[in-house]
Amino acid sequence: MKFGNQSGSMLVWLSVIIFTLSVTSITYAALVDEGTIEVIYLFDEGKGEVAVDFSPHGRDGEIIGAQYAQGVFGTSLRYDGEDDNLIVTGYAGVGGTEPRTTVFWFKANGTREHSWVKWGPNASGEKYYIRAHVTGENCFLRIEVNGGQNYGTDNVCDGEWHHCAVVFPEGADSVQDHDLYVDGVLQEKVGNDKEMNTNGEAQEVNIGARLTGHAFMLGFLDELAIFSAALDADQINAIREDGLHGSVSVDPKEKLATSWARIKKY
Ligand SMILES: [Ca+2]
Repeated sequence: MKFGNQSGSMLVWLSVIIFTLSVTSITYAALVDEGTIEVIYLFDEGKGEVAVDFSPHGRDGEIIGAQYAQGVFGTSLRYDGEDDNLIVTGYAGVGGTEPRTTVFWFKANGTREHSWVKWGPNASGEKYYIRAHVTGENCFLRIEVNGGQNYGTDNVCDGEWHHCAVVFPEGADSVQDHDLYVDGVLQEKVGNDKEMNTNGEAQEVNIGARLTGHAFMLGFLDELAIFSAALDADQINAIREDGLHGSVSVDPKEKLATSWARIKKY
């Protein structure tokens, strides 16, 4: 049955080709609408005090003290935990109950209430602080709004790189509506609920500074982005696997300049 064997072989190869095309289609379907990109930092500049924003808005950040180090993709920023910060000059974050997603990679140099991304004043329901929730030697991804909070249960302070995503869905109105992902895994929701009306005007986005409480970030930060849309698990995992550079539209001129060094390093 020579003919039959050949047919079988052809079928296997056809299956492989169709499967490959399907995977490719899924990857492209996960791309993020460019109109919802608020800010993208790759931290691949390698020197200087300006974090180049790859969003259409040109919201370059002011690096205060943080130094370049090896990252997950290219280089990252290393925070000393004392006074290092990054200010998104002139940008005060997503307000009201608008949907939003914040993503970043983090590698801790110890357990503390790392201040990751913060905006809004310290007023009930108005503040929007993404920071670490400490329990013993562990710390968890946490969003708090003054009066309410939502945090997960996977430790991100073990000295390894972890991908963090904080998603506020379309139509949501309170802090427990957030979906938190660590390394692509949806977290349990711990904490007390609180209605939100984020103030997106009063406080420039700070990345690292303690602001009204907690502690300065201590460790490494890479690939940070804020979107004015709720990304789903597939989109978050595409960003985690392929990098912001590989999964989100950014300035093609800058892409060419940085693509050679963008090999995942964890
Ligand atoms: Ca980088």
